[in-house]
Amino acid sequence: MKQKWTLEDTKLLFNKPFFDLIFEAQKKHREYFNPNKIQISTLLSIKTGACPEDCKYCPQSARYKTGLKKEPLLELKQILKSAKHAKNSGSTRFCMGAAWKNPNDRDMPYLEKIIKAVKKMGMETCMTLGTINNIQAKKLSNAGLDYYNHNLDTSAKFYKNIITTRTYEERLKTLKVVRDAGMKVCSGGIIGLGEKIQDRMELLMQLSNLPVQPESVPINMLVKIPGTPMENNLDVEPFDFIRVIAATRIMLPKSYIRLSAGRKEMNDQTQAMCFMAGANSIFYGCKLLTSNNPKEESDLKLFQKLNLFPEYKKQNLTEENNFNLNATKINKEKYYNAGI
Ligand code: SAM
Ligand code: DTB
Ligand code: SF4
Repeated sequence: MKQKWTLEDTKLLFNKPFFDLIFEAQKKHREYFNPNKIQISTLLSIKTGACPEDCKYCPQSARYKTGLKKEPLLELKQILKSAKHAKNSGSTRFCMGAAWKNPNDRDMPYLEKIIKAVKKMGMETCMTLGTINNIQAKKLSNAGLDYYNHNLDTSAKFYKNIITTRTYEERLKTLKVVRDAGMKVCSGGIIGLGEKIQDRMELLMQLSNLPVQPESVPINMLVKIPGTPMENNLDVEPFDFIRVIAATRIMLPKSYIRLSAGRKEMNDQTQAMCFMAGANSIFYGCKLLTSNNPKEESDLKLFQKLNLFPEYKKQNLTEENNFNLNATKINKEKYYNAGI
């Protein structure tokens, strides 16, 4: 039976000496995953900006002057072009985000059409569209949506300081709706919002103690966007961030942990320690939703240095090899010799 994490257990975990924590996380990671493989997802913003919500970190909220150009729902042709590029670069999952409080029922048939078309290309699909109801969730699931992303972001207590236009309970309800409709759950949070260490613990307890743990857990480091209320937040100490990754691995041992936003601001060593602590997924491609992500080529160089290989479901070596052929001219011989 899965362990129910209490605050007391979680505090003990977070307060472990750093190397003991990393060692424990590594052991858990190796129980369930190949530590030299990484899952690769690519993001696309299919509807950008003018969001009615007031999330204080977000460049897409209509309340903050971030200079972001708003865009209506993208055309299918454009979405499929991006999905094709993602697939050719070696990504196995295509995640589409919309700056909505919730999808409008009139957009549902189009969303279903997008899902079917991306699935047909042979990629896993993920969407993040805000709050959804039972009927919408069932429609997305029936169209073939594999994952729904909906982050809790932080602890229930601290949440009110970050977002006032919706509640933590609504967020939890959407996670239940997604699960009940048969989709995989992707839910995580952000570090660097000004939260206390205990808020980080409580976020992980919330995620870990869900009736079924999320299959995918994105851990974002705040990207400080000029014009948002969080633009001058203090930097997160990298070792504190790595500690969160390690605790996530221990508390959600079978989940994919995605080292999400903020990688561009991290050096190679910090990212490597995150992978060592149990992160085994990234967003790949030079853009997240609206902000920058490391260039494909620099990620490939990092993978090469760490002998990390993209994960393909059927361990398809041909696809693994293709991963780099399409994307870059790095020293492939050295790369393949190192890992296969
Ligand atoms: N509008 C939908 C929602 O909020 O559920 C989906 C898109 S929203 C941009 C997806 C997630 O991106 C947020 O829940 C948040 O965790 C993350 N995010 C947004 N802005 C960020 C930032 N500046 N730094 C780090 N993560 C961010
Ligand atoms: C998640 O947890 N992080 C991604 C994805 N899920 C949708 C989004 C990060 C957004 C960073 C700010 C931006 O690019 O707009
Ligand atoms: Fe809107 Fe999502 Fe950004 Fe919040 S995080 S402002 S809901 S796009």
